[in-house]
Amino acid sequence: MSLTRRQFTALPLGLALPAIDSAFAAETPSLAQAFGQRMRFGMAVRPDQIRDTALAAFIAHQCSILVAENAMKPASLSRGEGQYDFRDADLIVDFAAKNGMLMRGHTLVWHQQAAPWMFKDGAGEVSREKLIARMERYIADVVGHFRGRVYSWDVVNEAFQNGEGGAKTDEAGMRLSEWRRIIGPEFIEIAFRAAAKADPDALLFYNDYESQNPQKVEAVRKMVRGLRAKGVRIDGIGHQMHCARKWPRVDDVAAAIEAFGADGLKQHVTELDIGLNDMPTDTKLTAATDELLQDQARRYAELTTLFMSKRDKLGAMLTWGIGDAYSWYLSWPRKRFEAPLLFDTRLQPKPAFHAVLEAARAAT
Ligand code: 9MR
Repeated sequence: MSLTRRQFTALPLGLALPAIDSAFAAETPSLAQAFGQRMRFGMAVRPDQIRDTALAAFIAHQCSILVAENAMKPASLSRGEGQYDFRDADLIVDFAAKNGMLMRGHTLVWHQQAAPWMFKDGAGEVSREKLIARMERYIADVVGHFRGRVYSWDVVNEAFQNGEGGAKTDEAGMRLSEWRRIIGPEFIEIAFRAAAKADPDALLFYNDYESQNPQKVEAVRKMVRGLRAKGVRIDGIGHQMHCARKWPRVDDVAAAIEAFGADGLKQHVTELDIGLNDMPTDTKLTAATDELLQDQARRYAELTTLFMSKRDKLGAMLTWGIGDAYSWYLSWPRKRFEAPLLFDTRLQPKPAFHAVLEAARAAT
């Protein structure tokens, strides 16, 4: 899967972004290669990165699984009832296939980046029946469109929360999203049934953040048991893993992987990043220091070693972005300095990259 030196030097030089072209040296080892096939390594990508020849070569060299950061969400795909724009998504999905990579589909049902038209009917709110029909049609059309090209779908994203920010939940800890509010808790079951029908071969995942939180682990396991008791197929759990240097505790992550594994669920680490700030929402830092970068590297190594040791249960680890210039952490919880990924703003490998590489090599 890794690019040969010839393929790299064959890149048209004029197309490589001058500030970062040295990062594309064939000597940079490939994480995809170091991880192997049992637990794949990948990244969240954007269509513009695939259109850029040099960035595309970098991605193909480092990854054996991809996810679209935004391009496969309803807000990106849906233009109205039965109307879609698949161009950007197809670009990424076809790129993955052409380069022998697996593709994660992210995401079908979420309270953010949904298609706003779905919740409206004329001047008012859509009825329960109509929203169910719209959701079923959307899933049938989208999963059907990518059938055979998408390896796993995040069918439902972030249905539970831990009461942070004073947001309201139902008694099961379920977020009172428009899906939950208008359809009821059955929206999850309906979504998974529709996805299973549209692609019997794709793995169907439930994806969430803070998935190591014991309360959330139990809420999600209960939800999974309920679905399975009704004969609904759910194959796996996605651990987003938006971390910081001092959070979460590795022991909690290990316990969560064990708990979901005991239920026979497949698992992916779907959106890994480790901020330099102490906690994910801290905004104190204004620059990186060597010490912080080393500490971040240690933390990446610790988590990679854990994931590798559990690769009978974990099939993939993806970082949420290709490098520090593209991280969502730069604008959340507000505009701030952060550098949470394995490659810096010029896509040069950071200490964290070398730490992950070594941890992967030590385990394989
Ligand atoms: O990284 C994504 C960012 O570009 C979008 O603006 C944002 C919209 O809410 O979504 C981000 O990705 C999220 C992912 O889809 C689900 N888990 C949390 C991610 C970070 O917010």
